Amino acid sequence: PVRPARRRFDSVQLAARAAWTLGGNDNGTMITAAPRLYPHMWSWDTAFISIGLAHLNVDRAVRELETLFAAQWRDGMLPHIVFSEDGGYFPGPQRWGAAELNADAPDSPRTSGICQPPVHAIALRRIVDIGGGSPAVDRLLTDGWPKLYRWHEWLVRHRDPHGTGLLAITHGWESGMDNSPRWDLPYAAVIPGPDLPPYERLDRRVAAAAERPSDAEYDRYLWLVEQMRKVRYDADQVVRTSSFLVGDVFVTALFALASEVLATLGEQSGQPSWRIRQLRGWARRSRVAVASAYDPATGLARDYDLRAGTWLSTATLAGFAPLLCGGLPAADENRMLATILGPDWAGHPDLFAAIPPSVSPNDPAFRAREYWRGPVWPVIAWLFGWAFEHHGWTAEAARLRTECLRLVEDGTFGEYYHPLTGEPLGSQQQSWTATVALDWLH
Ligand code: 9YW
Repeated sequence: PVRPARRRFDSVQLAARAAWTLGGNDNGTMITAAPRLYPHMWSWDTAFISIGLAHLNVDRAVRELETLFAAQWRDGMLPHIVFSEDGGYFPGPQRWGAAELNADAPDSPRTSGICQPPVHAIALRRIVDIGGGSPAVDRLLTDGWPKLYRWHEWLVRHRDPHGTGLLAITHGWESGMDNSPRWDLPYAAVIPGPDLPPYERLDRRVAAAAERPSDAEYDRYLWLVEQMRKVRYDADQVVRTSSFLVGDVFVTALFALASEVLATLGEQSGQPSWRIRQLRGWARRSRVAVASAYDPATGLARDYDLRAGTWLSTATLAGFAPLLCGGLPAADENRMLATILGPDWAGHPDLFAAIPPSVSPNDPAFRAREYWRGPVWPVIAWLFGWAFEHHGWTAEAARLRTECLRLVEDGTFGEYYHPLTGEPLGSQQQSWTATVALDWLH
């Protein structure tokens, strides 16, 4: 493929553009995920957004997380979307109907009825590192920490159906990687019923159809929402009835890492020791679950389809989940690190920048422009970079940072990028891309 001409901003200009992007996406109540495609607050986006904000104005960073926490369900779930007044997204609050159907959902703000990956404690850690000592950060540690504890407790209580530490998702959206080929098999078993109410997609007014999930995929996404509505979003009934139920190894690894991080933050801020012990216990169990998902045949970790009772061995970037949380024997871990940096992934010779894409370019299923089926997502690279640093793999983390900055220095802050040409795809001025750029620049 031909590489389009790109602009290159120096670091000062790039930081200014990133700050301007975040400011432009601020609607007065929240910083939306993207200006037109996603005019609301997404749970894991907001965790990342607060990190970038911390470099600009730590009070604003704290407020952003507080806005998300204010939408926490009474049972502890952090919802995947907090809706603004803007109507420009489908499915919106009416279609979800969460507040009408479930007494634990807040009436205001309106939210969706599912969740997203638990990366929030990592954001809290980063904010404390950047702005520690400020009164707003102290407030976040005092008032926000217990909310994060309750969120983690909710995941353990409702999303560990076999008690093994492998956390389950009930919708591909909960993985944050909506149409990843990881979910093709479980979605094949989701058969939309004739009573699926009609709907109109709004996403393709903004982003090219070829860069978005297909209609057949969307029917399934909406059908799962219908199934959840039928049980009024009752957390345990959703797990019992949803035709999609998968133990997500990437979410589990993030949970293990975030629980460990939250425990340490709790220790440093005087939280009750029994809660800290509990968090460490959850982290340990989930780390073991991630390590048990490791497949020596491929060298990657697998998801587990809880409905079909089968491992899912589709090779994607999520298979490197053990590198996020640790727990593998050293030989397997070294092999995995070599694989992610090697010619199938970040070291593929045709890549624009040496960053692991969502699917390997050597895989027949690789689709360079199609959302979670091949493009490179800066925010996922940030997660690996942070985890590498945390692990003490400093040189690998530094390399990833340099390569990521090379990808985003065109200043468009694409939602995702063509891994071979560096062309920005999906939405532009995407908040979480601007925010990770800001963090890399500091
Ligand atoms: C959608 C906001 C969200 C991300 C997800 C990503 C996408 C929403 O955008 O989902 O409608 O497709 O897959 O991870 O949080 O940026």
